[in-house]
Amino acid sequence: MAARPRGPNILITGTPGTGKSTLASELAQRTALNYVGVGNLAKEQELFEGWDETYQCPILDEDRVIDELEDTMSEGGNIVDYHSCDFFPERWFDIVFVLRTDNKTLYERLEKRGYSSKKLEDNVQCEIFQTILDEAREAYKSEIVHELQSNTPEEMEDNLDKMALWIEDWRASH
Ligand code: DAT
Repeated sequence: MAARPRGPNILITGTPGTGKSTLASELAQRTALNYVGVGNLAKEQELFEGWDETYQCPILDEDRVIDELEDTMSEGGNIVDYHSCDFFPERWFDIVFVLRTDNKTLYERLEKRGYSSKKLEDNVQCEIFQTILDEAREAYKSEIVHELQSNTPEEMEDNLDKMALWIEDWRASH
């Protein structure tokens, strides 16, 4: 396994609205790891390669995202948040968490965000078909991919506790 002077690299993925950024930023605060929101990074650095007419949003330039993050990731100690996961180099991550949310709860969260009806329905379908979970299982070793329910504040707290414990264990054994 690659040396990570600053700690483990953790990927938090899942359908939009499942709670990735809330969980990842809180976990980063609690554990003093570095939060990397790929969506925000792409906006700040304009890492896009065109415009998606269907969803009316910019298309991520995945190669430039990888180039931009390579040095940071090789040092370790990062919590990466993105709604897709198979374009990152597999070697970057020590553990992958896939957040899952019930359809009705997810629908309500995305409605509050003001998503168009197509974007809303496509995202809820993506969750129903467990698209991101399958993507993660194909892209990473199955033993490092963990599915976590993210419907309630209690589940969020429970997930934070589990992840913080895993990080402590990782630090103790490296
Ligand atoms: P994402 O980053 O996956 O798009 P988010 O962190 O922005 O999702 O969360 C979407 C909304 O849902 C936000 O208002 C916070 C809320 N939320 C997230 N996880 C939750 C949970 N486990 N229980 C209750 N609300 C949650």
